[in-house]
Amino acid sequence: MKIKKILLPILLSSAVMFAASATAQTFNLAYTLNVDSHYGKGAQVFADEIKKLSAGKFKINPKPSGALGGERDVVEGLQLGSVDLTITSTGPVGNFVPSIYALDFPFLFRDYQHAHRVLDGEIGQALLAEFKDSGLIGLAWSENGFRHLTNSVRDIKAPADLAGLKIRTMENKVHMSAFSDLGAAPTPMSFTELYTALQQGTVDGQENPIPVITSSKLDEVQKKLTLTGHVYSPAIVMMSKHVWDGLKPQEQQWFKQAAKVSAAATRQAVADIESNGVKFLREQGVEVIEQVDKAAFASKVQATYDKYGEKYGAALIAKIKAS
Ligand code: EAX
Repeated sequence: MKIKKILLPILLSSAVMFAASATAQTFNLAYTLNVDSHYGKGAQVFADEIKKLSAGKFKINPKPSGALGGERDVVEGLQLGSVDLTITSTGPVGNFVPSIYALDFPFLFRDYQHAHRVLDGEIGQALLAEFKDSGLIGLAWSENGFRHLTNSVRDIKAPADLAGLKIRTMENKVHMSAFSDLGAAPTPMSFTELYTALQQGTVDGQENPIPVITSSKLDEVQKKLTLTGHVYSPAIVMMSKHVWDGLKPQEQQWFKQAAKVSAAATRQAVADIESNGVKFLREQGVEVIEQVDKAAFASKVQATYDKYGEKYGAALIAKIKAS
């Protein structure tokens, strides 16, 4: 009798769970990095969280390593409804939501605390609300990290060292402009093509945060790393508005909550990887240049602020700087 009393509810609830998972609605979640990356961690945590919150009604089908295309393709997929969810850098996002470009200016964020304060505060939340006008739902600010420069040609210590080097950039006008200011030849391309481009020498270098360099093993094809920290690279957990509109308000809240927990896990992964990533890269034979004339880099890219600042929100940029 006693046993029945204890067992019955357990049996019943697992029957409900089973029924729910048998008919679970599945959402794909695309990202360009591999499962061992900080995005991979965020995707796993997102999947666990949404399963828990929905009691098995919703399931995430992760699509890592650019399986659904590069970041620009994936944002287009969200708009069309062929992609449900993504974790992406802001690289291509300004092409769809122009005010997001305001976050992509070089030497804007001073450190991780500054970036988190801005993105988690009023400015970041107001920006998230703007996505829906472009058929996208901004769920939460996640993280990619401060970007640094790698190449295999020469030591980069000051902007003059970049003269004529072909540097792959993201498909982002502000980033491309900044690399032109620095004297490099910016070459925009999807991340999914980057490793091969570096391997074949189509480009001389690239720039990405340490967790991207380590998880994508760019050290196999790049011998020099300069810790420029020239721009903070936010990531965003995004959903297709088509999918969002088909959800009940309570379900929409589950997705927001799962994105928040996912973003926190990704930020933690970035911090963990950064704590020994540079040492790890040195051990892989990468020459690390820490003495950088950052002031010279910052002064050169002022031209990008002059060119694009007004267009992409001078007031917003000033507000971020003052935060
Ligand atoms: O979002 O394109 C890039 O360099 C990004 O940093 C990468 O895809 C992770």
